[in-house]
Amino acid sequence: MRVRFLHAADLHLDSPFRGLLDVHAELPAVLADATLKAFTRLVDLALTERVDFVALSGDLYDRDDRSLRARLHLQRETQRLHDADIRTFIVHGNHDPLAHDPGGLHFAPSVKVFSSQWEEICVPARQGGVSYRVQGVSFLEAVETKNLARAFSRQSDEPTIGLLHTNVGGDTTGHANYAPCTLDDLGAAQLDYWALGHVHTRAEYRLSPRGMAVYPGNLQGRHARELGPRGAVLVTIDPAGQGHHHVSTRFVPLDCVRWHFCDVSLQGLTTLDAVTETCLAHLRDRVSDDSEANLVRVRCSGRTALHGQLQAVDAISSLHESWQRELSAHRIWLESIENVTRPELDIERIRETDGLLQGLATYCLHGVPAAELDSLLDDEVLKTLDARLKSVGLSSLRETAPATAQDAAWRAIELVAQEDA
Ligand SMILES: [Mn+2]
Repeated sequence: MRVRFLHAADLHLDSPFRGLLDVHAELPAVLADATLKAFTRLVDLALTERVDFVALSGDLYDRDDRSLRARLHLQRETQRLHDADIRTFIVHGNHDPLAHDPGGLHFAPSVKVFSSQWEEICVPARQGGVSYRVQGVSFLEAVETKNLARAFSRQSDEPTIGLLHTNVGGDTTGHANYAPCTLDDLGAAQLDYWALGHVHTRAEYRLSPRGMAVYPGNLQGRHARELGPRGAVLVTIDPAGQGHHHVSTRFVPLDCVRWHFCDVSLQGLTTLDAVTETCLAHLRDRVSDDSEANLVRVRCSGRTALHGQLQAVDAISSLHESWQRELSAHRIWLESIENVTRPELDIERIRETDGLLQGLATYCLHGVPAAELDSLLDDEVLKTLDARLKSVGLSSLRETAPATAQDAAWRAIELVAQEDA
């Protein structure tokens, strides 16, 4: 028998948005409701897809006190699932461990919250017998260091799903190493589908000898590092004979506010009007129709004769204000504008000059290894150059890692060219 469900994690309901200081008047209300609305969209989808259940894999709440607003919203929305005969399975993670539950709210009877002891729920089929099995375990405290995956194992032939908040592979770049486990641990349990939570970026793993493990990513991006569409995974498990099952997944975006990063090259642009036109065109392309707001971090890069003007104290904030006037109508809000443009240089002309600049220009244009700097420039010249770099807070070319040495050399040319101008 086919089993279909929605898998979401890291809802962080009622979580504040970070990094938005200068915003339009209507935006705060949109942001305050974003995590809650995304969850409402998840429930709407569960109802239209008529799934069997919804799996929520931890960090449903964001704050230590779980926020009553968030808890009431979860209660209301899971009641809608219950009324439509759709079950909810929940495990808690490091942001909402069981020990932080203030209690006092009752959820619909078909909402199952797993305790901190591993457990399996057998869901009966209408025609008798077991339809599918769901296993899960919650964090009791925020700091969970045990390998909880080892408690899971297939008990029978029916489709079996495991809910776990965990850091698979112990990757600690950006995520705390809670309930660490390996892909081998997950594979060894021989489940059909691991509904994971904790890592906010979507990821899918095929397991050996069977099954798959999925991080759906968080339901709603909350800052400029949680980019792009966010949502849940719609999972279908079909019988494939001899106790095996075929699992298929489809990601469905459900966020109502979306974060974007936009790198706009201003290379060769000579007027501020052209800069505005170029940037606004890039930004309008970013509108996503299913988002109530698009929040964009802009980076202006490239070599332009306008570099000096853009460096002026209030230049970027003035552009920010001016562009925002145009963009609000398109449901786009600028989070920030970063200016990493560089001054325009006539490198061919510089190459025709003598000495220092010529050597550096050759170095930059042809990517000569840093070790060969000495053959390119004599000791006296390098010493003079190092002194100039040091005076503006840059380190010596020879002390710079090869990857950044070329960039340092460009800066050196700019410096010397400026001084010579
Ligand atoms: Mn977490």
